[in-house]
Amino acid sequence: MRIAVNDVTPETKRATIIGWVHEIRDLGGLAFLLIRDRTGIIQVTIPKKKISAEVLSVFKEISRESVVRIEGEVKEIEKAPGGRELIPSSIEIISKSESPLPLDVVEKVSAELDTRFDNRFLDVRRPRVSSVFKIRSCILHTVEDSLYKKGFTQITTSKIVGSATEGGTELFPIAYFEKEAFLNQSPQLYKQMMMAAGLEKVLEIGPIFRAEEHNTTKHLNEATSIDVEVSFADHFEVMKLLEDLIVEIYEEVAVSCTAELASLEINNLKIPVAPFPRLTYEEAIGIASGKLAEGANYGDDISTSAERAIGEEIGCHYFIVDWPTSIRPYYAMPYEDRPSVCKAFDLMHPRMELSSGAERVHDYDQLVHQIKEKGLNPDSFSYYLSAFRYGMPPHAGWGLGTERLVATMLGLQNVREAVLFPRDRHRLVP
Ligand code: AMO
Repeated sequence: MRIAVNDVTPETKRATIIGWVHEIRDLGGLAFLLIRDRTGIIQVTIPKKKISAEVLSVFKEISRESVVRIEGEVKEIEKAPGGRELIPSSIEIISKSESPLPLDVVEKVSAELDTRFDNRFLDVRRPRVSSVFKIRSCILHTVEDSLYKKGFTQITTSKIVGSATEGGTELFPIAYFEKEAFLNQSPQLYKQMMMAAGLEKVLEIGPIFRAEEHNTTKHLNEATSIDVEVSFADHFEVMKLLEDLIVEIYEEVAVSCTAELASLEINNLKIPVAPFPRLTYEEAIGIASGKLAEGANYGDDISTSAERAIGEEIGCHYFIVDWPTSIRPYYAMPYEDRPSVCKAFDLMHPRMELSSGAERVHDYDQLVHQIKEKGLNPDSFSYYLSAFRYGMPPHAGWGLGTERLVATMLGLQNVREAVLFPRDRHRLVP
């Protein structure tokens, strides 16, 4: 019976392990194999003179990263990882790896991102990389768990749609029989329709597709969005929900992912402190224009350089609130007493935007008006608009980018590192 590498202790008398050959060290009379599985690494020691000729001949055939089964006696030894070693009585090569490897799985050698993504299955064998995905899994689990306990219903909406949600330019058209169709940019319209359906609190974790032309370290063409919508809530309530969730996620990762954080050399994960500072858009632009040579103008989107300049100044997670209505989507609710500003917000990490959200327009006539104001045709939104005609509660929500959350938490330079199989302008495989 196979046992996991980490379950082999000095007290285990005999063990059969199956794993990948992490390293081979042949010192002449003595050889070592390091065998790795999901749980860790164990040293297999081969004193050549004391081992059977059969074991020795299999040993000679072994290549790095092959999958092997090894049975043997466990001995306590201080110098080896975990204070134990395995002396093999039999070795079997289950699946031999070709050599040379296209990517070095042993940590020390760093590879170009392209080589890593081309050989992602090998890349993820590196504990440092698999840790990113274990932490990502912990984050998504925490989101589901936390919101489920708060009464949210997790929904899954279609990714094949007939119209844009976030504006037309970033749409991927697809062939859908004889109709024009697109990959959905966001579940925005569907999560709002679920407010009309009476679910009151919904969560969706799913792919969003953006035809971003630019090759940046924070944009993907396919990202995973954590989307939330809440009835009878204003933007302040969902901002509180968001900041509390961010803190809870960090706390959970700090407690549950200690080994993964250690393998990423994060010794002390800094937990953000809620409530996060809140800047108005006007204040944010003021900071950026004071710090940037090119300045920053009221009414412009906040550029990457402005984002950085403001982030440096604030130095922690923060919100930007009170955006000009002109640069937010049609579904954001303007302030009643100053309609040129709306009840929208962005959650920012000092490095980049993590989330956007708003209180929404819930009045049918106002929504039709705002759609037209943006130069869009209400007819292409009729399925969405009809949900506003038969009793739509006031509501608010946000969308949070999973990859940006992971990348900023773990200090990854490129959001692509937080995706198993990133999609960008130049990458469609694997
Ligand atoms: P927005 O377009 O700002 O808002 O997206 C919300 C969050 O999703 C992430 N994100 C991306 N991450 C990587 N690459 C991309 N190309 C990309 N695009 C978006 C970001 C961003 O903050 N419907 C609204 C949300 C709402 O109001 O509920 C929306 O989609 O982290």
